[in-house]
Amino acid sequence: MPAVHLLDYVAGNVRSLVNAIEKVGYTVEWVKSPADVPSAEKLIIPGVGHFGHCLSQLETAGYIEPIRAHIKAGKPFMGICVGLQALFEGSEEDPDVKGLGVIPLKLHKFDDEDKSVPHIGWNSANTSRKGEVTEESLYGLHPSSKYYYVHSYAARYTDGELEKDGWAVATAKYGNEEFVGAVARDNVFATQFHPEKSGVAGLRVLKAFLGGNKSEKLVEKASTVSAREGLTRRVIACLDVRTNDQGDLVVTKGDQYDVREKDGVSTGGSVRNLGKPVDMAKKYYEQGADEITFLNITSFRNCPVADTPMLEILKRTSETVFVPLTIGGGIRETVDTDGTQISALEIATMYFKSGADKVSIGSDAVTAAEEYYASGKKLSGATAVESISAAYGNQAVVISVDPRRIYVSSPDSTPHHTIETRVPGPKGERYCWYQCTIKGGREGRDVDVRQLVTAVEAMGAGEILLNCIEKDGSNSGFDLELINDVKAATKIPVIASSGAGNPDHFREVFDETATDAALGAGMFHRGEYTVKQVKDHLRENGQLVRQYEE
Ligand code: 1PR
Repeated sequence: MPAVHLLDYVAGNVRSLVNAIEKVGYTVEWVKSPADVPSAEKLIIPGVGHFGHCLSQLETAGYIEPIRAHIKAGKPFMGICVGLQALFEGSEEDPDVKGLGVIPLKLHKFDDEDKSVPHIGWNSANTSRKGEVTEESLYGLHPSSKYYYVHSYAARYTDGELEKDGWAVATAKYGNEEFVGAVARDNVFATQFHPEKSGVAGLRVLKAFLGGNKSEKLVEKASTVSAREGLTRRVIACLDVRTNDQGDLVVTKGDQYDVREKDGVSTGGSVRNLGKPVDMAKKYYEQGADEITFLNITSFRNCPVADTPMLEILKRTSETVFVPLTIGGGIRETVDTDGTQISALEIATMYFKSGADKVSIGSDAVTAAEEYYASGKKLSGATAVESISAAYGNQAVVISVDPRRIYVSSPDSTPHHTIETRVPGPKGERYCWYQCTIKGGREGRDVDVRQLVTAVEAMGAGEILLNCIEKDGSNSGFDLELINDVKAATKIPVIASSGAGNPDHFREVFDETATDAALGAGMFHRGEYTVKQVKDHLRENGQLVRQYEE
């Protein structure tokens, strides 16, 4: 198999990129020092995290000149995500750090007045302009395909500005902002999105670049193209994983967090076994899931951290699933079985190296929020949220919230933020607040959901996975009141979770809240509905969704 050189400087999930490159028929050789660059024929710079971190790493290690020489020599070069940003002159994110300057423009932060930032999800990379039909694809990019983006900074697109210097440009729109999704000129190609996380559409782009197929004939209707522009609604499949009583790792699912079978009289039966994690993740990917989330709900307490079975599950899943993978459960400082202290950052690093794109933090985030308020809203810099987002970027840190309703007769009877609810409490109470819990809902804390999301946003979290204990496994639809309340309190994207029982619940949550994504578990695991049925239903009801491509 022909080889591709990957620059080994990054923190983050390069495993998926390696898997994707292998999937399209190439092998990966690592560039481990600047001296390796001249022997590279095709060079890829994957990028995650901060612009400044990436560029200063390249600078300090002495890569800048060899990369420039590679590009100048006319050899194929591809930048991905921050790898694209590196081609620019600079970024608002780190104004003092210089980019490669191949493109004499700067990157700007998205405006968060009217939308969530980071921009996370599936969007276009469209080469057609003003409704015109594109005749040729650029490195396999199709105007109607969607690609996975995750970033807060972007190159704003101004008609003709890059084209006058010979660049071919594919763009995407986020809110009112049009930005560069991909650029190409001569031997250089770069994508702001992650092709390795963009399903079949992304694999096609990688294959075209590696095969040197810059353009091919395309036939797409202009009307189809413009109607599909913009960020799609994300549908996520979630797999709660734990060891059952026989010691096997299984996908399970609870009702209000109780995962044991009920015999009709009492709970406490065996752990529900709904299938094998790797097979089920692949099945949902093939049904069109936009992301897969694994929640390790027991944290496998009795084995050394490095042997955690979840690492193997991620490695195997990332070989066949080319959409983002999130892993949650046990992301916190831990004492290993031999007594060694392991930081939350080290735990997260193991997961990223095994194929995870994001880690999800539950209990530890609640404790960190308590400390944040106790210290008068001072950031310690030492929490799991802060250390992981500083190293891997905000987008890599999801906060999984497990709230439950506490009913009160009036807003004055609690210091917490209340809402007036359409679902009154057992004594007819018309108000409630949402209490954060830890340890899988077993322990309630004196922190409300608004306090939590405000604190973790300040710490650098990139997304909120918003569960709801009363709704979990109920098949009665999402808690729309909770979702609206949280959306009003935060700028970072929110994933609605708990209660999905049929495709119309997804339509309802997207129509009646501003949630960025919605997650389902039980209805998929029990085989009642497929992810494809949910997406078809959303599309029929006018929502923008990504279509699964064969
Ligand atoms: O606290 O950082 O170790 O993380 C533990 C993680 O495990 C948290 O994300 C917590 O939500 C999750 N968890 C812990 N115990 C349980 C349990 O069920 N006993 N799972 C549990 C919670 C997650 C939900 C579920 C939705 C959708 N389940 O995301 O998937 O409610 O279900 P539905 O569509 O069937 O209604 P830490």
